[in-house]
Amino acid sequence: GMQCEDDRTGIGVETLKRAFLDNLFYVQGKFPALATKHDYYMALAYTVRDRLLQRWVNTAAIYTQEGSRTVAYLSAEFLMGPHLGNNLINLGIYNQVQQAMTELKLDLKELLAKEEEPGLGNGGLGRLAACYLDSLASLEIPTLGYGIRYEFGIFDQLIRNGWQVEKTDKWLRYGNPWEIARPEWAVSVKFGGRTEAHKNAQGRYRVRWIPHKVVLGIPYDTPILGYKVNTANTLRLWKAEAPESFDFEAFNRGNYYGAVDQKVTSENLTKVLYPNDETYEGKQLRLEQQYFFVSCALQDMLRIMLRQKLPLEQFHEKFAVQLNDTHPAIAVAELMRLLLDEHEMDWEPAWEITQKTFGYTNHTLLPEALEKWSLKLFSSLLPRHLEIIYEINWRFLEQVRHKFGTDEGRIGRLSLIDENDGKFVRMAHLACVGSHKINGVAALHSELLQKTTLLDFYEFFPEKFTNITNGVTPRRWIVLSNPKLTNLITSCIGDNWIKHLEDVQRIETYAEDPGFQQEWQQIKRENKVNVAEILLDRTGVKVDPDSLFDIQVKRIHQYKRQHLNILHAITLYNQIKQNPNLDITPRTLIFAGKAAPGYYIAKLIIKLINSVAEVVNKDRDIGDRLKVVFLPDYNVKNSQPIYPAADLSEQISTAGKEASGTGNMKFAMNGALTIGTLDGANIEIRNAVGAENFFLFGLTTEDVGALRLTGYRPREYYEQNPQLKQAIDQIASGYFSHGDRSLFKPLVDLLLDKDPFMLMADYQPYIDCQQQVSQTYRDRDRWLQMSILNTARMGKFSSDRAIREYCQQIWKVQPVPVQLAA
Ligand code: 26V
Repeated sequence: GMQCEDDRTGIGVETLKRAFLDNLFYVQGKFPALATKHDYYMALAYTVRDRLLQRWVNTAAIYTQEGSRTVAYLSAEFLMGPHLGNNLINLGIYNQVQQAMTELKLDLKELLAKEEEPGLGNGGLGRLAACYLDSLASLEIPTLGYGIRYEFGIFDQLIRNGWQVEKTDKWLRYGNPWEIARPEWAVSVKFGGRTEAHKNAQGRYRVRWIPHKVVLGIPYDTPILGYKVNTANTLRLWKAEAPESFDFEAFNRGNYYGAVDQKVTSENLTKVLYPNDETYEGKQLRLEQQYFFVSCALQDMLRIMLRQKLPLEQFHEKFAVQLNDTHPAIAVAELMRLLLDEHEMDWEPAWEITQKTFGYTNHTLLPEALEKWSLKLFSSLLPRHLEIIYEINWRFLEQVRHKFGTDEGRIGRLSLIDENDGKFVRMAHLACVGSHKINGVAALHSELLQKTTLLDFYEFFPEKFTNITNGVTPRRWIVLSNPKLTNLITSCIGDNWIKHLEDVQRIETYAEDPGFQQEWQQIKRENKVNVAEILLDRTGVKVDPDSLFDIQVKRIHQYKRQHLNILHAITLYNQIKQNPNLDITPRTLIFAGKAAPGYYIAKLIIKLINSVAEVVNKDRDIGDRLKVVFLPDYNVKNSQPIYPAADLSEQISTAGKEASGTGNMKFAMNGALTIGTLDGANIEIRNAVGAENFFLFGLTTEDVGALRLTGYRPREYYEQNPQLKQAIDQIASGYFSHGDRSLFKPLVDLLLDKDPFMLMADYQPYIDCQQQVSQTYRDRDRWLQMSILNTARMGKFSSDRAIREYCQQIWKVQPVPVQLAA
């Protein structure tokens, strides 16, 4: 009965109310009359945390007792998004808590909005890690996520006079109720200095590393609860601190400021997330961050093995370690160092263990994103690792010579050291050689990896290569983001689809049912009204919820071609201006996304979007037929209402450039139709939903290659296409910039002279395809049927499917169910 429910675990409405008021008093130190919205959020967060802890402690106990094989997911980024709503869904107490709050005269939505999101990632790669942690816990797979506890995550974006302005993200300002510090498991990480040989107790030579400095890593743990299971895994993020005693000498000599300096520089290590995606910069601090968290993680795994009394020879049996891109690839050399130098293992067994331990996921083909570190920097920071890498390379190239003979070209291409123009350590090569499996993130991407970027490695060890197409979690991206659609689907087919998204296919029988279509349309409209309110509130622009919501939200990058979308906006604008009575399908174009602070052209694209918006939105001739809006500060929290409100999802990257995309999946699951190129996972989405339910346009990867070879002349498209010429000329002439002709000149020149992402070639096919979209939207029944079929056929793109594939093909791990002690 309710009376005997424990206040820390019970989930009845009365218990939840009592526990909430108790936490308000004892954690926040407030009574209701003085409490702020934030106090209420904290009290609720602690109430939910109490319920997680019971599961978390039980999970840890069972994993320890069984010595379970564990996945260690190493990622420099985890873009988790707000925890509270997700935990309510996964605990299965959303409705009870909503009722409890209502009875206390509070609005759950308002409290959820108070959570500051941990923006510990840039975009796709970091968010993928977060979706994968949700699926791993939901599938009851023992997992540790390892990463960095950045004090400042991805910057907050403001828009001032149409330009992006960056503001630091002080996400820890008001405290973080979801983490627990574990200083008792701190580890030391060495940097710099030199190595020397010494004789061990058995009289054998070993190497000793004498560092220049030592930094402490303090773990902060966050529970990751699975959906309707008792499994609560751990996200373990490391904060850098100065060791208490390190510069004690300086302190004793009276050099107080010197000692404080040391502390400050140590703590700089985990201060800030680098906001670049897709362009590599050889910054020392970034390499320090990578080595720091990798060393912390591997030392932590060794500690766990020793505590469980497992011999280190079984490292690869206890842990399956996944490298999320090359950011943690230094782990290959660090595990070797730990086994060789600190645990006195011989090279051959250590190398066998290392290769069996790691898997490497590649997320990009773009050459400018491949990480390489100059030998100068590398040797000054990680002298011992460089020695180990030379040894790995020497042995590897011997094997290459054995297989292929002396083919110096091939050996130069495969070497872990790039000697083309200065000398560099190639991190992707280290990851390939040190792993037993290498995967791309969509079918096309994996194919291109094998044919281009990693061709030489594919020829040397083809059996290592595989594909695992990305997926996203339906818990956050449907259930939490789109409760109305969730209820409609569940009322038709039950709620099994939330765990087995393939089951959502069963709504197909309703695709042509007028009653179901009517409800589907009504829900989409309500979601659009919601976004219209958000847009009005954040930008002051009023949009029509009955217009076609055409949305592109993602990082701003030339290859993603937000500027192609804007050329379409200008084209529509000109069509209406030339024919003021034109009966066109009214559209609202919505953009959001951050540009890397140093990426000048990306920032100029944001300015262009806002400049076009300003002209279009205030033009009386245009009225409600076209609106263009840029929603500032795109992040997980702000994105959640967006996907459910889209009619059309823009996935228009140059073919061959987008590894997978995951936003494309979030949109289609929520019933948006896609306009897209044959790129990344778009190809597989189109295969799944049916070509007739997808708006395809543009060059293929082969076309792009062929056109580049025969000589691409972008200016010819411009000269031969009056609509395109008009749009570009307007941008150049200052039509959107108060007569300023210089503002967009760099962008215009780039498009006409080089056009590296082939917008000019894809312009007309894109415009024609958009015309098809507009026509189809006018056929309400057809559109609704297509929309329903998109949701129904997206089962494959659940991260649960992706994680099952990782478990079977790469990690060889099994579920370990957790029972709650009675
Ligand atoms: C990459 C890099 C590479 C250069 C060094 C700095 C740096 C910093 C961050 C990143 C992460 C960006 C890479 C990324 O997010 N890739 C995206 O990964 C998604 C998940 O697999 C995939 O869907 C996207 O297509 C891919 O662009």
